[in-house]
Amino acid sequence: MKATALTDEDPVKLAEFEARIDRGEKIEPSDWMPQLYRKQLIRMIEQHAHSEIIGALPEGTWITRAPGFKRKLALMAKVQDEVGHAQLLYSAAETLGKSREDMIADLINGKSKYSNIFNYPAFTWADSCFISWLVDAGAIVNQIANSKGSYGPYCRALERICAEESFHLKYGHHCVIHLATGTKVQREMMQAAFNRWWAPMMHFFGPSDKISVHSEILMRWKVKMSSNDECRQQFLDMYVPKIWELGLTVPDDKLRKDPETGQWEFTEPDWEEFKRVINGDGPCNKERLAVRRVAEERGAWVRQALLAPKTKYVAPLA
Ligand code: FAQ
Repeated sequence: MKATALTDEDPVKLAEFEARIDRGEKIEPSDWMPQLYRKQLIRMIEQHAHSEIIGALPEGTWITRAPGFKRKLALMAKVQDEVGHAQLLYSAAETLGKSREDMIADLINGKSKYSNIFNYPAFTWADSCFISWLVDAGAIVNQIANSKGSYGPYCRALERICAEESFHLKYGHHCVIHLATGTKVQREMMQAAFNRWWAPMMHFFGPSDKISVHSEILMRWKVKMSSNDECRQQFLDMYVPKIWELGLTVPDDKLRKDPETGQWEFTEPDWEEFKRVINGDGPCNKERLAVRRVAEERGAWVRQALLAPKTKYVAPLA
């Protein structure tokens, strides 16, 4: 059994490791690292990768129904990017010693988590627009901060991901502006999406710092560069004014910025609902995992074929 308690680690190596992190050096896969650092990174990067691949599903269902050819093209490219982000992240997690097969197996059997927000249905086109604008915005807030973190392969993946996400954000903002400044029916559809997605969006940044389990150690080792509450505050600061500017509202009467502290005040999110959703009992958890299970089963022959490159196949006639 490998050590995961810090007291089991060599104190000299641990001190050297922490000094490197304090100096802002990157830790690379072949460097010495405490088992807990490895374990935490695998957990976090793996969950992030799963979120990208599952996150492709609610928007993916809108590709064929997006209004007009240009929107279809843009959404198709965005969804393809999200799946590509999962590939980058699975590769980063593999450098820490967990195989992709094991990660996918843990996703499908429910052992490993993914973002709460993708367990809600995208009923309307406006739901898809909300995801493209604000879920991507939330993801960028978190990822720009963490791209300056300590683990080299994860930071490099995040840098590339953030560059692509910034295009998604612009696309999503454009879609929301179009609906918010459109007909009465379009504006109402957009507002209804905000009413549905606001609570999951507040959950998206994770439990408040008071009850976050992993923040302390992850921040000490510069894996997380902003706390959950700091990310939530930054998101509110950047996007609530833009939402109000469009004449849209969010379903929280208490939401206001305290002019003295500069902090946003809001109704405490329902953390019981959050726990239910991340532990498998949200509106779409079963459906999301069922889709991934079918994809794994149907793709098995391709993976087997790739593992045996010398096998001879019948050449197609044309
Ligand atoms: N959903 O102690 P903490 C995207 C869990 S990418 C589900 O605070 P931590 C792109 C947490 O795992 C979105 N579970 O945890 C896109 C832990 O459970 P565990 C994903 C959550 O790690 C856009 C427990 O609660 N981004 O959207 C969530 O310090 C559009 C205690 O929580 C990332 O993964 C949650 N929201 O902080 C794709 C970024 N929050 O493992 C398609 C990397 C917490 O002990 C379309 N991850 N939990 O069983 C992180 O920055 C962190 O892991 C946090 C959570 C901030 C998510």
